[in-house]
Amino acid sequence: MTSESPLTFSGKTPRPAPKESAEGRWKIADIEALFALPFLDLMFRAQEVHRAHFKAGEVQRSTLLSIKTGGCSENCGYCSQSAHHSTELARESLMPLDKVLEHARAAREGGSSRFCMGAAWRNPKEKDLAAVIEMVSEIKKLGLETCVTLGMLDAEQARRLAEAGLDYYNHNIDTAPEYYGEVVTTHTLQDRLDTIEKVREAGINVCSGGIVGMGEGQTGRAGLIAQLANMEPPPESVPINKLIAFPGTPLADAEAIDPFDFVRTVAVARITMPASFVRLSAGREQMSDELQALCFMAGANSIFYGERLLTTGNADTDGDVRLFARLGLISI
Ligand code: SAM
Ligand code: DTB
Ligand code: SF4
Repeated sequence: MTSESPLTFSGKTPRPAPKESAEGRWKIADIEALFALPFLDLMFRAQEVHRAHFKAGEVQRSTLLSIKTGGCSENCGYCSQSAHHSTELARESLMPLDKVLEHARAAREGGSSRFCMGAAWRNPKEKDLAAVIEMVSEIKKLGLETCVTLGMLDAEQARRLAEAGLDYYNHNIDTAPEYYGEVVTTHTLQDRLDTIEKVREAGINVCSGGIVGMGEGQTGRAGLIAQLANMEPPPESVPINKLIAFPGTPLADAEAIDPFDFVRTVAVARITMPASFVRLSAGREQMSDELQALCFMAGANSIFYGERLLTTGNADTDGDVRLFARLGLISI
């Protein structure tokens, strides 16, 4: 593969093997012990687990689009889109179908296998859900996998999204249970878990992960991973976001996480959720190629690909194509 060639994908993302249940529930102490391993030992363990469950070097790529931006009623401390914070972000109402499809076609041509749409809602209203359902059905016709993140859902809404053919629903638990109330107070972690349950019951794959670098420390990161790994089953897709400290949000001045601790979080996610896709998510734009390579070695096997995330920039696609070629990574 040359560095110029766009990476192609072979169709539907292969489903991971089912989780071995022999280990039972993960205890926080066991997860903290993984974090405390010497870095090279942790990386070795993560590689062993990764190679037992996935082809090393295969990386799934998803493209994100914000279909409704800003003005959200929730007060998530990290989020540029909350109406509670004074960020300089232009609000945009729901994007029309034809414009969404333009973005989806471009994502497919660029070589993404999944198209993810995000909306800054606490939960979708009836009219909005009907519009998103139409988007999902049309994007499926392009041969792309679909994912949406629309806030909280009730069982009927989840069922209708499943009926439209939605492949994944993203709903992050974001941080450890003990820390959740310090980051958000307009909804609870239990609200998020209830939505995840409804998504699961509707037969939609779960995409759920979190953000690191919000001051949670290693114990907080262990709590986040434990909560995810102990879901039955764990989410099929686990995005690990590095906080993008957005000006005007309460977390604008948060101290950045040590890059090796970020890699450790990816490795611990890989070891505790062996069959899940672990996605190197927000924050990649600020990461060197070498740091990203360490994340892939730690077991990350999915990325957001495309010039933008939701309201912030992403690693540029030419650079990604070059990085894949230099590392011999294969896009699936
Ligand atoms: N409103 C929906 C929700 O909260 O699920 C969907 C959109 S919300 C922006 C999706 C996810 O983006 C959040 O759960 C969080 O994990 C991630 N996110 C938002 N702002 C971020 C930031 N500044 N840095 C890193 N991740 C962020
Ligand atoms: C996820 O875990 N990360 C994505 C996606 N799911 C929706 C969002 C990242 C947002 C980063 C900040 C922004 O662009 O607003
Ligand atoms: Fe709203 Fe989602 Fe942002 Fe929270 S993370 S403020 S729910 S858009």
